[in-house]
Amino acid sequence: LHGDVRALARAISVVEEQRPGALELLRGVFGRTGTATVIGLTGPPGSGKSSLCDRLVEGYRGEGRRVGVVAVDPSSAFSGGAILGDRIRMLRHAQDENVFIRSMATRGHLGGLAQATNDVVDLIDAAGFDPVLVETVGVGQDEIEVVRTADVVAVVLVPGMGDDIQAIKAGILEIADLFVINKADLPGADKLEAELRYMLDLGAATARPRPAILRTVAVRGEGLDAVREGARAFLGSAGRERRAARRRERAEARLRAVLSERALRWVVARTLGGDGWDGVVEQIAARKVDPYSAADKLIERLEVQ
Ligand SMILES: Nc1nc2c(ncn2[C@@H]2O[C@H](COP(=O)(O)OP(=O)(O)O)[C@@H](O)[C@H]2O)c(=O)[nH]1
Ligand SMILES: [Mg+2]
Repeated sequence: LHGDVRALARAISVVEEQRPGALELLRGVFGRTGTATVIGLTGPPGSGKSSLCDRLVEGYRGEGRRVGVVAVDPSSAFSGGAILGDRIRMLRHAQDENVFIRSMATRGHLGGLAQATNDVVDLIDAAGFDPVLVETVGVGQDEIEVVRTADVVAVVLVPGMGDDIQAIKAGILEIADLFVINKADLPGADKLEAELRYMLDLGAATARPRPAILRTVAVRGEGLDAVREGARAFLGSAGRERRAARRRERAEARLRAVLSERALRWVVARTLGGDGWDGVVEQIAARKVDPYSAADKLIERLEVQ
């Protein structure tokens, strides 16, 4: 709570690894959270999200703010390379006590990746960092879930994707409050912007503030002031109500996740004990029982008690 980055790093490890004391920590800081603006950056791998984060950190530092970054990158589960890349790209902030960068493991979180990320964001928020940038690859439902309820969501695209825009349309384009066309130094930015505008025109009926379309060249630091300004503008007049709605949504999602996980554990403990679980799983795998009947049977056992 005093902003000690080493204490923060330790707290995050305790929570991520679900070591003893994790819940006490989260309960203890919760009343001190909700201050930080959470800025989500999502988009295809290689679109320049980490490079943009790095430049945004620089910009927010220039405003005198303490900045947190959470990098969620599933490819790291296979290679480790992506996380290393993020670290190297942001290494120049490593000596800055007012910048806190954390890479998240993307698998093996009880209650899901989005909830684990929310817990980590809470800790960084409680330590006084604001804003907190959350970078995630915009592929897969889990990853979209991570940023969907951020206070402002920037979707990062790059020129030359051609018809790919159709392919990624499902899911991430809908959650954009802001489009960032990064790598605007490459040919095709005009075409991409035209496609985006066309798409937004088609969906114009949906009553929400129309996402701005901005261009950046992250590697040269161009256009980043406009991104910060765009985020600020969104969070201002038009975004205030949506921000409150998002926060309610995030709160509900968190309650659901925690309750589901606990209810599941409670049911299993009361009906199967320690090792009955695997047996039921085997039966389903062997097609001896369907998962619906298996679940019903467990609930029935509860009712009998
Ligand atoms: N030409 C060009 N390359 C860029 C730009 N921004 C990032 N890159 C490069 O694109 C690659 C992927 O960037 P990275 O930030 O790791 O993308 P991420 O996977 O979305 O986090 C790196 O080699 C960057 O140097 C840009 O504006 N223009
Ligand atoms: Mg990255």
